[in-house]
Formats: sequence, C-alpha cells, structure tokens
Amino acid sequence: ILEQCYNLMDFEAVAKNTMKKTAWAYYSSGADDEITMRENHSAFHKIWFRPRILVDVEKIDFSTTMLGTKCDIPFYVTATALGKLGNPEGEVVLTRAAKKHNVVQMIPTLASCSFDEIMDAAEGDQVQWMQLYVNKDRAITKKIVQHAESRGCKGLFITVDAPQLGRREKDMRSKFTDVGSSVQNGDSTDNSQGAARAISSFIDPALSWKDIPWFQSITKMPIILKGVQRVEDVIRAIEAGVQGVVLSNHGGRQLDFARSGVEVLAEVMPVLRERNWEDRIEIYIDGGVRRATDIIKALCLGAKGVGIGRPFLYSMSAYGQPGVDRAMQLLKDEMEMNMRLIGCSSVDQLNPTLVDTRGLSMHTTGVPSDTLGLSIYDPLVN
Ligand code: HOC
Repeated sequence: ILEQCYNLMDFEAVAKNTMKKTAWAYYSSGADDEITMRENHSAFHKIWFRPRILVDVEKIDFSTTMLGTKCDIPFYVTATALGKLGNPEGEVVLTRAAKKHNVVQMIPTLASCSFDEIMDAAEGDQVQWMQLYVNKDRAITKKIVQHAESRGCKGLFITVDAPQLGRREKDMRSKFTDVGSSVQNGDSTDNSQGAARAISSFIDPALSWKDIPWFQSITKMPIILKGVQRVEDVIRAIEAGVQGVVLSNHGGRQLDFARSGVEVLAEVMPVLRERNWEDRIEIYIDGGVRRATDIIKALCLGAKGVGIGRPFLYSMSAYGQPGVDRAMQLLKDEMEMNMRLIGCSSVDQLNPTLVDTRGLSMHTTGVPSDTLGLSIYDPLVN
C-alpha cells in the first residue's frame, strides 16, 4: 500500500515483488559484482554530521538554483533508460511528478517515450535537461542536440562514462527480448544479451576531449559532463570551458570498483577551493542517494545538487505517478526535518564544517588525504 512506503527503499522492495522479472533485472542490475552499485549508497554511511545548536530553524527553505534554474529542492530526476519497462506510460509519469514538485527532469537519450512526448508533457516553464549518448554518426547527434535546444532544454548532459557497456549479468541472464518497443532513440540490434546491450550499439567509443569544442559550437545550452570520476578531469573540464560535471559512475552499471560520487566529491572540492575555482563550475553527483541526509551531506561537501534515478523508476513502477509524488514528498519532509536538526535554515548555510568525512578519506583514493594538493593533480603533470 502506497501509504505504507515511508522511505525510498520501501518503493524498491515493492517494485522488486511486483515488476516483471526482466524489467527488474534491467533496472536493478549493476556491473560485474555490483560492488560499486552497493558502495554508492554505503559511502554516505561513512559521513557523519557535526550539527550546530541554538540556531533559529523555525523556517526552513531548501530551495536552490541549478544551472540558473530555481528549484524547490536540490535534487533532479536523473536520466534512466527504458521507462516503459516499469510503467506503460513511461517517462511522462516522471515529468508530471517533477512538475508538481518543481523538480528538474533530465530526459534520457534512451527513453521509451519520444523526446517530444516528454517535452510536450511538461507544462509552462517546467525545466528539463537533455542527457546525451553521442552517436557514431555526428550528424544524428547534432540533430538531437539542436532539437533539444530548440524545444527549450536548459542543459546538455553528455555521458562520458560509457565508451563500452558494462557487464550487467543479471540483465544479461534475463535474456530480455522485447526491447524494440521500449526504446525510441536506440537501434535495437542484439537482443540476446539483455536490454542494455540491445539498445547501446550506436554509442561512439571514440568520443574524446577533442569533441568538446564541437559541442560548444553547435549549442548554446550549458554543457555538463556526466560520469566524471577524478579531480584531474574536473580541472580539465573547467579548462575546456564546460559549465558543469556530474561526479557519477552510472549507478554502478559501468566500471565496477569505480568510486562513489560522494567520495570523488570529497577529493574534488578541496582542490577547487585551494585554487579558488569553486565558482568556475557547478558540481553535481549521483548514485546511491536514498535519503535527504545523503543530499545534505553532498551539499555540505560542495555539490550544487544531486541526481536521483532508480528510486523514481521503482516508485513509478510500483504505483505510477502517485508513487513518484510520494517519493518526492518524502524526500522534502526528510529534508526539512534534517536541515532543522543540523541547525541550518537554508542551503547556503550548508558547508564542510557540518560533516565529518574522516571515514571517507581513509577509504577513498589510495592517496592519503593530506597529500591531496595541487601538484599531484596538476593536469599538466598528469
Ligand atoms: C555503452 C552504452 O544508461 C543503462 C543505460 C544505457 C547504457 C548504455 C551504455 O542501462 O545504464
């Protein structure tokens, strides 16, 4: 029963028991041994709060801006493929819920609904971003990008962590064969090894830094690299003139043993602060976010916002739009309470002194945290 879902994990449990096995296998699978997928969430458990006391927290305002857009809460619906596997209406269900809660939706290249159907489902000034898998045929990519811009998309998130598909064995074993009807923009060529393989053969593994100026020449949308996993690449992204990065490992679906976004964030921000470069780029993270405390921890460390993917797929699959509404509302309620409990009445008060990350840095890089500094991360050297 919907009212008995009290947190985002509850939706996952219901979805697991109610979804088609093949769909569940596609949504829930991670790469190889799923170590990264699990770590994405458990990394947040290594960060503890250092709350302030005796602060007036009667009124809490957790609205913020992301890429210049005012949002009610610092999360967005991140791109996830094949929405119709979970719900016959597909991604437009997420669009409607996002509208209700003033949350930004990132439209996936590999959506089940067409791009225009999703844009059409948006109302008024609802803000949407576009996630891009870059096609081997750049003419197709250009068309997709320029169409997204002409329809009013406010950001282009280029996925950079997927030159080849990770091995999601659960998905491969499920031998899902009906991908064709579930995806709009992929080319469904090989149905023998799971949904992901079937939809991804068009993606260009030759994509490189050399392509960034080309993207900048074909669009005025802010460009954000999605899937950055080390500080050297954040620095390079700044130097390349992009507006943002998402520290992400693709929900643990690509490289197993990639570090969680929040761990990478803890590596990135001190280096940016030391250079006074925090204002030169917006940093987002995704992966494993299930609680508002996860969102707050990420913002304390310097993220502008966080992406949430699977939990909205699960709430949509289990209960349709009311499920997604409730999931978003639960996060808002958790957010209000936890902001109050750490002694902050607005997101601009969140800062690194509010978290204890000692548990993280011992585990994070193999590079002792006290040696994190400019010299070893100078892209000219590395
Ligand atoms: C190399 C291509 O994002 C997923 C989707 C599609 C993956 C395409 C990767 O299943 O994670």
